[in-house]
Amino acid sequence: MSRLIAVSNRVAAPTAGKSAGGLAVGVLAALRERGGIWFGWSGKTTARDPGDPKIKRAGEIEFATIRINKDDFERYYNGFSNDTLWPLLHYMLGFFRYSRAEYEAYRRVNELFARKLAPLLQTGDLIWVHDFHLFLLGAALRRMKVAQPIGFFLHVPFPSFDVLRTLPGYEGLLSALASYDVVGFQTGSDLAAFHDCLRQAEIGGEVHGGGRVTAFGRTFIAGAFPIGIDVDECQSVAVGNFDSDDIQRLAYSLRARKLIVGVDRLDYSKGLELRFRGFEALLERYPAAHGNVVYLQIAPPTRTGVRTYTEIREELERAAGNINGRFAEIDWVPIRYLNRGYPREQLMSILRLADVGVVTPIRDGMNLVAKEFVASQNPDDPGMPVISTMAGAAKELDAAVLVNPYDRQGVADGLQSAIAMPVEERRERYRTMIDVLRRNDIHEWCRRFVESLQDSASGR
Ligand code: GDG
Repeated sequence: MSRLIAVSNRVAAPTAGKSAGGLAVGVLAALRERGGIWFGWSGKTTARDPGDPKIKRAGEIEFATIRINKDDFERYYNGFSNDTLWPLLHYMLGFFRYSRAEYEAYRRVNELFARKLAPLLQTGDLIWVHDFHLFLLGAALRRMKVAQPIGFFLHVPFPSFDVLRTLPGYEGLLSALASYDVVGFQTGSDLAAFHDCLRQAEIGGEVHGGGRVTAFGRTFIAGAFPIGIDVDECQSVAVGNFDSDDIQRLAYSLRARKLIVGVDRLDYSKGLELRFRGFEALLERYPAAHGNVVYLQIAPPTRTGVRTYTEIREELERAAGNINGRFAEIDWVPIRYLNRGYPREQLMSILRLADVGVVTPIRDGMNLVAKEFVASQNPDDPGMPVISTMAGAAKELDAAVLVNPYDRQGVADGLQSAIAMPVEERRERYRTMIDVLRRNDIHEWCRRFVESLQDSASGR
């Protein structure tokens, strides 16, 4: 069996006693099955030459990590990746910034990855590159005469052509994607947006049957591969930790109140301020919610080096203070806003305890929390997710309550209908959703992508 070489900005080596989240679960499972390497940034920068990758072996898997030049890192990561590509790919042009120097650093880091990875490769390897930090890696590897199949999976949305062309040199990004053998997106709409970009007169690409496309002189596969979760892992972690002191303390603190839970990285794409305002509208429109509903929002800070992320943190603190100031009573505070991360075990049990899971991003490639919320529920008395139509997850989980995150009253009504939903209806919707999650779990996602990559090799 061919070795799998997974490449991502960060490498998630498993830590003893901790369970891995989302992507790491799937990639680790695929790597364990076939053996291979997980290659990426070590989390450290250096002022000198980054040297050779540091390699740690755990069973069949090698974790190979490199340092990145300190000046390049700031421009590559905080700059081009997070201040240019992230808002562009999430259709949030109000946050979009562009600097040529940052793009150059991004290109250099992609080339550094290629230079350090190439010597580790063997004939017959399958290379799987993850996400928008590494758009240019495939092209850089091809320039180094790497001939093995290379796939790319985009975890975030792919924008329409009119948004994409905001990026100076967007053609370079599309031509870099044409260096891969398989390009995967989260949903059919992302794939359709990509097709549409290729068909533009200035690009001159073509879309054939069977997932094949031609552009920039190469024919390759472009497909939708919606990412799943490990349903059993999620369930057993949620159940296993449910009787812990922390979760019982939380349950006790609620008394008989309904619990609405949100779990999101503190990111403007997650629509947290709009969500707080939607919850405020619930309190305005449904007086019965006063004293009877608690909204717990967990929002671990990320990308603290990016200015817009400091701003959104301040805005949220203001909004939470404002709403609590307006509605709290001596024995009830409506919003519990926790600005830090929690161990996965605790998180999954908190989701299980909740009556409603609120997942209302402005844009999201998929959103694994929506799926984890469903998987962690008690099938006899399941909580109900309220999901934004702008999240990839809404396409598969259409049995959830779906809302438009910009519609303050609509979010409030969605929350209310989830709170008040009879148990029979919740069970029925849960059964529909859990079936979807089981049919397309994280293992199936890995299997489908790797199979496409393998097929692309035999078709060449
Ligand atoms: C990108 C795309 C796509 C969150 N807080 C804590 C914590 N988490 C875990 C969640 C979940 C993961 O992090 C977040 O995944 P999401 O999918 O919700 O969002 P992104 O981080 O933006 O991920 C997204 C995903 O890639 C996969 O393709 O779905 O659209 O944007 O697993 O549970 N985990 C722990 N503590 C926390 O406080 N341990």
